Amino acid sequence: MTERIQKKEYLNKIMTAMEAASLIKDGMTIATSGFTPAGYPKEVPKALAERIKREGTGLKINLFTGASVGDELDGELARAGAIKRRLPYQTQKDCRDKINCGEIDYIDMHLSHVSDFVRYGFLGKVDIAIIEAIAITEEGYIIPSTSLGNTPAFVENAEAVIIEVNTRHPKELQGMHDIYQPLKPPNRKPIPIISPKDRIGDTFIKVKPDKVKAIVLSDIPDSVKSFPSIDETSQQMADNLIGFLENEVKKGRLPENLLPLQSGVGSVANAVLGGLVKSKFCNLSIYSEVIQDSVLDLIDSGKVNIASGSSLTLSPKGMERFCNNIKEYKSKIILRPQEISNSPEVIRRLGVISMNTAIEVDIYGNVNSTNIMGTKMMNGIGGSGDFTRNAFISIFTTPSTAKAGSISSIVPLVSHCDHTEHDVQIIITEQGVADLRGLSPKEKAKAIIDNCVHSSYKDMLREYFNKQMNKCHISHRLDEALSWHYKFLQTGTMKNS
Ligand code: 0RQ
Repeated sequence: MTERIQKKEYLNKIMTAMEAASLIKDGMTIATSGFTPAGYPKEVPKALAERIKREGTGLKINLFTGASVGDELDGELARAGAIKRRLPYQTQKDCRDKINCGEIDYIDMHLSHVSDFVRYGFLGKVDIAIIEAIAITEEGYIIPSTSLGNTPAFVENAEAVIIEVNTRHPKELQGMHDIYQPLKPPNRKPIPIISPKDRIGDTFIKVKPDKVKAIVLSDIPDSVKSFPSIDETSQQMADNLIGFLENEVKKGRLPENLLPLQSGVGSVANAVLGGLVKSKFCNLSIYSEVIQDSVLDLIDSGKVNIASGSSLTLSPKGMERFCNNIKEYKSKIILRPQEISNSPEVIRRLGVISMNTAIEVDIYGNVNSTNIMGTKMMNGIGGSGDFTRNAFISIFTTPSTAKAGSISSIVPLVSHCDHTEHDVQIIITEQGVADLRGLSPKEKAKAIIDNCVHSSYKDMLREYFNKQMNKCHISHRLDEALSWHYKFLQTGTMKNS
């Protein structure tokens, strides 16, 4: 154990997860490590949920994380009824259900905002930070595990810190992190990253020793799921995306090795990155948030030289692969706090190409990434807004239909808007590509309907649009604009009977 916990004075802070969980009181704000779902604490939240269920205390906490976390945290605490307020992003089913029935107050935030909001005191005080680490150094510095998320800001601003030292993660992860914390305005300086490969900070997190109230041992792996195999629709979208990028190179608007790439989460995003492996692009770089299995494929195929992100979100197989070749991957992957991986300043400077997935898009190019039928929260905006607004080229992909064709992903008006037409430049479905750059709203509508809509909905959308043509700058019939959603909720399909 002294290999993982090198600061001798900390050895007497080792306690059971249940003892550490007893430090958590009703109404506290608990901020944890963890990002999509990598590097989150597991033992203490499980013990807390067990304690709440056993004691029936009705204890509730506000839970802040980096992004989504695993079942041991969001799932256990949601099922124990222990989450009062949750931010900034989640993907766990029980947590989502409780958000959607109004039991959990959810604050869906841009990921780059969270550390600042904590630092500035906008979210009140953080009582306890629970951080997963792979080790603690002789000086008492924390070596984080598979993600960085908001961990540095949480550690600095929390009143107390609990560290879960997870021996399951390889200790060779040490050295992969690059930890830089911006000062508060008016003293903030430019973030000195001019290339995705730049290292600008420390490989550890400093913490005042008297803040560390408990150290808990763990060996539970991150619960990252494997992706399903890539279907025909996703493959077609990936092909359309590659074709678009090739054309941009041909037109001289992108260099041959493109610009740093960001890719979102989910099965579609995974397929899109997978498509790059088979493309002829090489010497690529990644400046993104989530480093998924497909990034290992890109590194292995020699396509990617450097990948910067905030988490190492690898499936069990991907983690095995990573561990077997850790030295090579370590030289090509950098993990940063999410306020740096998602920093608008850095994204704009590097000229990142953002590629995110939409739930639905409207004919004028507004994008809904979060709320199904305008009212059911899916996951959250995550980093898609940080990247889209600041990208060199912002791209959204979506299959043209959902739920076996009963929903058109292109609708007259989005039922919730996360990314406005001002930020969205390219829409890609399996049908084709709509390039919205430099187009007026009417021209955008034509490009989207002609290129991206499924044949079952094309005439319906044309009819909707043609009725409004030339009426105003952006034309809608307010009685019809959301009628497609309403029809689906009433009849189970957006199609005309
Ligand atoms: O429903 O779960 O019941 O099957 O939405 O859709 O097709 O499985 O897509 O896994 O790629 O996720 C936008 C949610 C896509 C994700 C989203 C239904 C569909 C299915 C999921 P089921 P798929 P994916 C980086 C950037 C926001 C955050 C982000 C996401 C379910 O990419 O959360 O981009 N993005 N962050 O059937 C009704 C429609 C629908 C629909 C799909 N039009 N109407 N239901 N669905 N389209 C990462 C981070 O920031 C951390």
